[in-house]
Amino acid sequence: MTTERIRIALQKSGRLAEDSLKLLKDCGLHVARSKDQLFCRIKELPIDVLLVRDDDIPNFVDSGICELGIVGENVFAEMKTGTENFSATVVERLGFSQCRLTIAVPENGAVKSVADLAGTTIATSYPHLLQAFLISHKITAKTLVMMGSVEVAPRLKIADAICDIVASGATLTANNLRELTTILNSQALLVR
Ligand code: PRT
Ligand code: ZN
Repeated sequence: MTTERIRIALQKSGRLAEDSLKLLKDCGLHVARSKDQLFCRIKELPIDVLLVRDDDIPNFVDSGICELGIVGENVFAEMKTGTENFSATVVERLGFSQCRLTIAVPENGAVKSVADLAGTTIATSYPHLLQAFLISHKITAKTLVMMGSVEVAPRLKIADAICDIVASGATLTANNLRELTTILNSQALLVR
C-alpha cells in the first residue's frame, strides 16, 4: 500500500514565513528544518513542506505541485486576476501578515482624486489588480511594472503615482507620498 502524502507550500523566508510555521506548530505539526532546506517532512502526519518564494506559491498550488499553500492575498489575487483558468481557491483567511494594496501619490502633487489618475503613469508590481481597478473606475492610465523599490518612482519622475503594499505607512511617509485609495485589503490565506 502506498501512503498518499500532502504537500504544502510555505514561504521560505520573509514576512509570512514565521507565522506560517507557527500555525502548523499550533496545530501540533512540527517541521524539522535546517536553514537552507527547501523541503522537509512533518513528523506527526504524512505532510511534506516545500519552502519557496511567496510568488511561486499560487502557481504551485494551481498546477497541483502542492495541495495546499499559505500566501498573501495580494500575491494570490494578482496571480488569479492575471491567469486564465486559474483554479486554486481560498480555504481560509488566516489573519496574519495584514497589509493593503494602495494607490499613493506625491503629497501636494497634481493628483488629488482617483479621477485625476486619468492619463498618468502608475508604477506597480501588481499590474493585473491595478488594471482591474482602473477598468472598474473607467480610468485610462499607463502602468509601469517594477518588481521592487516602487516607492521611489515618483521621485525619479518615471511615474506620477504608485500602487504598492502598505502596512504601517512609514515607507510612504518617508517618500513624501500619501494614500489616495486602497484597492485590496490583504492577509495571509490558506489556499488549495
Ligand atoms: O522572498 P519572497 O519573494 O518570498 O518574499 P517577498 O520579499 O516578495 O515578500 P515579503 O516577505 O516582504 O512579504 C510577504 C507578504 O507579506 C506580502 O506578499 C504581503 O502579503 C505581506 N506583507 C505584510 C507585506 C507587508 N506587510 C509590507 N509592509 N509585504 C510587503 N511590505 C512592504 C511593502 O512592499 C513596502 O515596501 O513593506 C513596505 C511598506 O511597509 P510600511 O510598514 O512602511 O507601510
Ligand atoms: Zn515575493
